[in-house]
Amino acid sequence: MGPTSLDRIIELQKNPASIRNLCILAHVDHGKTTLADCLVASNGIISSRQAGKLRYLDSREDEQIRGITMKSSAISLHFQEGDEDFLLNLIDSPGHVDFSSEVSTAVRLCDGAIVVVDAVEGVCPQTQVVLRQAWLENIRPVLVINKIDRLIVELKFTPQEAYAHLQKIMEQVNAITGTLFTSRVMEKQAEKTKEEQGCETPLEDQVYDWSAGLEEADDSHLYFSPDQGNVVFASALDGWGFSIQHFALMYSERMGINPEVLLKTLWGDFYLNAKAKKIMKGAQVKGKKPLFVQLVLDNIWSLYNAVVTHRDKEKVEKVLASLGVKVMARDSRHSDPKVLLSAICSQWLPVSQAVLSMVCNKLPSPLHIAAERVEKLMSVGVRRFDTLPERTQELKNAFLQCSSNENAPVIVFVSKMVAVETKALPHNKKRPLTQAKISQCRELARQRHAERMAAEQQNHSVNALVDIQSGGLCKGDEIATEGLKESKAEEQRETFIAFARVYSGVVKKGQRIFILGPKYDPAQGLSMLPEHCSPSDSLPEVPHLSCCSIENIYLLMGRELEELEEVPSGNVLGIRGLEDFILKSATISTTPACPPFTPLNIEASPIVRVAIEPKHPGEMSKLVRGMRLLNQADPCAEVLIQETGEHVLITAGEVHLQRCLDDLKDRFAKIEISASKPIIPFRETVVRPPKVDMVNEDLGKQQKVAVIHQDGFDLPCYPRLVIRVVADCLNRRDHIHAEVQVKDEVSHGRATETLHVDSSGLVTLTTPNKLATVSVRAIPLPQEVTCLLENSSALIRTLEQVNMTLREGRNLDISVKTLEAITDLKAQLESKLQGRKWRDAVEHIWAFGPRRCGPNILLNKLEGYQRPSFWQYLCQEDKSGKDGAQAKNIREFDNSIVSGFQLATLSGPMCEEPLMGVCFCIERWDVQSLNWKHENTFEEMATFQEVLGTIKAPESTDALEVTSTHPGQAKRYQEITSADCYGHVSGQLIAAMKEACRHAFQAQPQRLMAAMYTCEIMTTADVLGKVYGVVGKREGRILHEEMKEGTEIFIIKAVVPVAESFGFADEIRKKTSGRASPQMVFSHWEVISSDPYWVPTTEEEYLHFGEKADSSNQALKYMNDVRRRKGLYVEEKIVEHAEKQRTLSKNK
Ligand SMILES: Nc1nc2c(ncn2[C@@H]2O[C@H](COP(=O)(O)OP(=O)(O)OP(=O)(O)O)[C@@H](O)[C@H]2O)c(=O)[nH]1
Ligand SMILES: [Mg+2]
Repeated sequence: MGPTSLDRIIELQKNPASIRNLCILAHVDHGKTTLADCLVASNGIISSRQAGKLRYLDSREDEQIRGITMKSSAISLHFQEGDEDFLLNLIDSPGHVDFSSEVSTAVRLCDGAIVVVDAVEGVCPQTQVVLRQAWLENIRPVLVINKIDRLIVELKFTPQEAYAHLQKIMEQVNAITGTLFTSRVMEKQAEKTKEEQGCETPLEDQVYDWSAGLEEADDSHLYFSPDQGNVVFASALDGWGFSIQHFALMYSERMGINPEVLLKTLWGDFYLNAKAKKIMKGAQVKGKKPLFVQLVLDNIWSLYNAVVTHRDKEKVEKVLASLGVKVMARDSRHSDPKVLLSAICSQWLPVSQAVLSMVCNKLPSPLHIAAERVEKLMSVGVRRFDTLPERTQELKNAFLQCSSNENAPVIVFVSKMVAVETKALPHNKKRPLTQAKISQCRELARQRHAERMAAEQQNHSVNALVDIQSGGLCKGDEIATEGLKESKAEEQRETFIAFARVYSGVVKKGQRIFILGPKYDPAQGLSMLPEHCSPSDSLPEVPHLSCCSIENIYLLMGRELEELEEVPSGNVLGIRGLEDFILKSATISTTPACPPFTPLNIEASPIVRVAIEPKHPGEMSKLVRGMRLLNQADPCAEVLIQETGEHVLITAGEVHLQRCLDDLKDRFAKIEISASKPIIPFRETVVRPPKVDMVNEDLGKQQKVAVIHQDGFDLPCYPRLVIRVVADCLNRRDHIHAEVQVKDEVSHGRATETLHVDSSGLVTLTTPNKLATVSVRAIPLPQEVTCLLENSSALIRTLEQVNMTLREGRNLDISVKTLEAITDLKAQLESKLQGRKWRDAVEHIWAFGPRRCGPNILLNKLEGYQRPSFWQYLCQEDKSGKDGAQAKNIREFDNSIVSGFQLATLSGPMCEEPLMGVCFCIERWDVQSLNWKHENTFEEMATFQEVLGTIKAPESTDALEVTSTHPGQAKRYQEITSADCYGHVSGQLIAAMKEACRHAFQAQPQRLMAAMYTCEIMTTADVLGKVYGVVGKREGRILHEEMKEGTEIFIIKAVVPVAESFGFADEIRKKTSGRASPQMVFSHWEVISSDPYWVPTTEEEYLHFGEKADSSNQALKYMNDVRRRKGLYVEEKIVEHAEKQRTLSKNK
């Protein structure tokens, strides 16, 4: 079949019932792009011989070199089944974890997905992730089990073994679907119960319903099963694939069995009783060959045996005759048996036919978009669909109708911006000329030439003069505008095309549209704009709403773009002209009633950060521009300028980082750049005092001598108190003298008389103006609580927003689900914070931090200060009407305490990294009321004047001179009068609170926390030892190891610190000659057990580590690395005992 003409595709675009928008999802290397090649080849865009080798949709050079997909790309295909024509908008996505954000952008635009699973590797971690992503977006999946040829050629399975193996894979995939389904039913049930509780039912009528709703919910259509027609078995590389429908039809003709019966029995525990000519149940028990093996797999196995394994010409002839397939002599003579195999298979079981027919029959068209999905897309954040304005709710019908009427509102979602070279755009490309056009051009050129010759002859001398003059002028101009042109050309080298889908209406070239930012509120927009306004009117400014014109629209054809005039509803398209308005994703509409779509579910969190600078400092502006473009072109990369002034790039992993750097160098900035080593994030925390020392001796009895001293290793402005226990047990173990020495030092001009630390770790700090005093204690949070807070940060942020609006006296409607999640969070916190220390702690939570949603808690332990609970929204219903009274309960400067806490948790004292898992309890907080100050200062002054006698008339309070013989009162007087010179109380309180938290933190045993990757390594048994070696060297831990049944493959799950992960994948690949490949995903934060400030203190420790304890301390190394990078002071002994550095051997 030749390529389908553009006109035909335009025709097909108008009929949404025949459109299928789908993406291909799988774990890395399971064969998505190879399968896409086969589908592309079916449209004649590439030749079928090249299919599988070309990987047409991997259009980038680095994709081809590395052999992995990095960007999702779309192509429109035509497929004919029976009399019906279908248009398939296919998106190929990457499988590597680093690029999972690309999967999110693809999934959002589709209605269905082909999930590919490698027949040997089975279900892998990314398979689970993509199934979950498809599920979250409510799109329907179909399954392709690929690489079946590997079962024959590599694993040398018998058909029977292969059947058992395939059954297992199917079970694994269905198990994931089952879990997803159950959790959704549970969620719905919970929501329903909540709603029912909401409506008032008389108590006596209430019957408790304990059913989970699972019994009623029909889930049969969700599971993959060959008899349902949603599974294809394939080998994309060899070009074959089939669904059991194909064989059922074929054998029903040959054997005269009802195709329906065959369809039901071909997959399953059935066998053929040849004598009785019947299909019977119980193949396994009776030791018979299942139908699937006998009728399907045996045929394929014998084909491979004949063509690939034995290369038996006679057998091949027989097989060809039985299949009724003819191959070209060229193919049968080819030295590579795979060529012949492909030639046979592409006729016998063409994979494109099997897959595309399944797609057309099983995946929904845009007309069948589920109402539930629409509501989900339209309800942003915590807002419920039914709280949206009426006009907005009406738009739901537009989605469901998917109408392309002239008056249907245009609704488009842009999921990402793709950078395309401007010269590759259709209008800049040279197109092959038609014969008529060529002769027309020739005629024109001939005419022009004749005219010029005639003109030249007439005015030869005059022209020459003019030419010289104008030439001179032009040159001058050129020089002046050269720089301008160059920069303009740079600007225009890349054009951004929005990767989008039309959900309603028709998108036209030149059309004016509204662009709705993620924070746009349709209620606000509708209230500010006139009733029937359109984007072409001149309108007042509305927050997060802008208008612009669509410049061009394109059909996405893999590596090519085809220009279109309009695109009707239900199609995927490319739009040009939005780059100044959209950063990464946005919603476009012709009506301001349209809400912005919910943000994409991006699974990968950017974690690897590097600082970037140009090799030549003069090229900074080019780098900044390049980074801006990169930020726009990648859904997951983040670009920011740190407080230090560094330009930082944050990516999802090492491979992603490399791709971003390449893009920056070769496309966006086009300059030489140098990137720092990856900046590894750490967290700072406190732990409970250890019970044993470094050599596992019980510490309790040995703490005989304690020296609390100021360590020499001092931060620029914070005194560090290190409580150090020195056991003087080297000489007299039993008779030890105790000495406790507390040094209060003045740190850089700050009077430490304002700071007091007691032996239990309670830090009391007074502001310099002596008006406020806070006492803070730091205690470690239980690990589960830290984890819970870390995972609930979005929810805490929502709650914080809600509290904020409540404080402002407004009320926010939040969805039942969010409310439930908040209640659940509170309950979980209550159950995890048990014991005397935590009594009533959850009720007394003052704030979370840093950024008001982090995993640290500020706890109110003040006696007599009843501030409104952090959970006030939950109890608001019963206490409605008391809000106003509650608001008054907040003490003055409450906010300063919170701000100080936020600052302290944002950067800790160890190496200015954020804190994690620390609870700061405020046990005392005195502020002298400002009112008091203002009212009383003058009275007091008068009294003082009486008492003290002469006071020189002050010009300013600062210049007061007191001549008195009453020192106590004079001091008090000075304090009061000098309070003003220190400025506002709130600012000082923030600083004092921050300092107090830092000191409280330092009074506890401090630890660093490292970011950890979980890493799944798939490897063969022979290199298992080497894999263990590399994991061990990188400070990793093996969690478990499992062998895939029936194969030689081991799956190892390990955790590796991010700090040690760079080059890990390469090292493992090198050491195992490519037989093991790890997939790493950020998993959690873990406390590094070693104490960075540790020094040997007990006899055993001295014996074990030596006096200097110069064996490596990993935590100290990490901490110093961070401090060095940040330009903080690092205590390092460069040369100690110089005379010992002689080469001893020479002096012997
Ligand atoms: N034996 C065999 N190999 C296959 C088959 N399909 C694909 N491959 C090979 O598997 C490797 C990965 O194929 P791709 O199509 O690039 O895999 P992918 O899923 O697109 O990979 P990513 O996009 O990086 O996630 C290539 O070397 C293919 O040749 C198959 O059916 N049989
Ligand atoms: Mg690929």
